Amino acid sequence: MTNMRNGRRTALDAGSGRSQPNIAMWGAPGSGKTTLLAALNIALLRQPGSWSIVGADPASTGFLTDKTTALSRDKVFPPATQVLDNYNWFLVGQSEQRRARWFRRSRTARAHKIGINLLDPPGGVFGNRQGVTSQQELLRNLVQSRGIVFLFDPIRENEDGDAFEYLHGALAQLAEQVIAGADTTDGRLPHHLAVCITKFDDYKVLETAKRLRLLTADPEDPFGFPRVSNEDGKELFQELCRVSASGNADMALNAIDRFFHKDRIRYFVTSSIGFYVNPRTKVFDIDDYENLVPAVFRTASGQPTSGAKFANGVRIRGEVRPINVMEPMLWLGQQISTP
Ligand SMILES: Nc1nc2c(ncn2[C@@H]2O[C@H](COP(=O)(O)OP(=O)(O)O)[C@@H](O)[C@H]2O)c(=O)[nH]1
Ligand SMILES: [Mg+2]
Repeated sequence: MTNMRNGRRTALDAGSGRSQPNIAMWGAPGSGKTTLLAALNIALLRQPGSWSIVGADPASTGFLTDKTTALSRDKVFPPATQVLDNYNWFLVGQSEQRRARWFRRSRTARAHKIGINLLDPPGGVFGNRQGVTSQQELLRNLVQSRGIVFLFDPIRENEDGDAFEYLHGALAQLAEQVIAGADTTDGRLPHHLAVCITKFDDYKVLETAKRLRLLTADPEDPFGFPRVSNEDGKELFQELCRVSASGNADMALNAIDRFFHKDRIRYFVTSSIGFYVNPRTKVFDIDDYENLVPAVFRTASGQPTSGAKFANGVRIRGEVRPINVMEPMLWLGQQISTP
């Protein structure tokens, strides 16, 4: 259900009838949506702040606890989605606002409750003409949201080169529904967009960022993980698009610029699993940081065998230490809940 407020669509909280700002997650199959959500939960549980993520219904709560446990305790990725799943959570927490009034400064805490929807399609949606029902549902989900998390997977793009196809198909239809139906003349969508470049822990992504001299370190990070600042995220995205398999990915960047307001787009370089940290040294090591490894285990006779029980035949080597996964959600949350 939707209603129109300040010219923007907001989803209705079915329980209370109040309107809620909503974030939709969107990205090609395999781009890391399910893993990112589980990582978000882990990151929120690890930090001392007031934010948390709670399920809006039992299925969504169960999904989150299962995936979080699988990732953090069992060190396995979620299995690929087979059917169209629709899950809803709330990101709840407080932000502090500073106010200066009559020479006095005060701080007020503002409570937020932001809906997060994940419509997890099994594949083919928007990328080709299959799955019309999924496509319509995904589109409705995007139209109703005010913030979008778009996941761009550079590894998949490098191999399959289909990000532009996927993005453009959905954007063109979203624009048709939102812009054609509203009295805006600038031809841009009202949404805020967080572009998340996923899998930063992967060798190819880290090496590209290193080659571009975009790596920085956060002095407060005890593990000394390299990072790419949000300001440099676009440059990395551009470069990853340039080397993509199809050569069309640069159009993805243009499509984003064309359909969204410039000041409502932000790029985040993220990793759900983070880098490997040697338990002995407890710091990042540029010569040994890969946290995703082939799942090989031994049969009863001691023979090595590939891990069919692990999604994609890979497993997580060490601890899961998400990088930059809370930030896009909190940024979006703050942008869309501004009255
Ligand atoms: N290196 C790396 N691989 C990841 C990460 N997140 C997901 N993956 C890989 O991407 C695959 C697909 O992730 P998934 O969350 O199921 O994608 P979804 O289809 O968009 O929900 C996983 O099975 C992993 O192999 C990450 O943070 N780093
Ligand atoms: Mg999934």
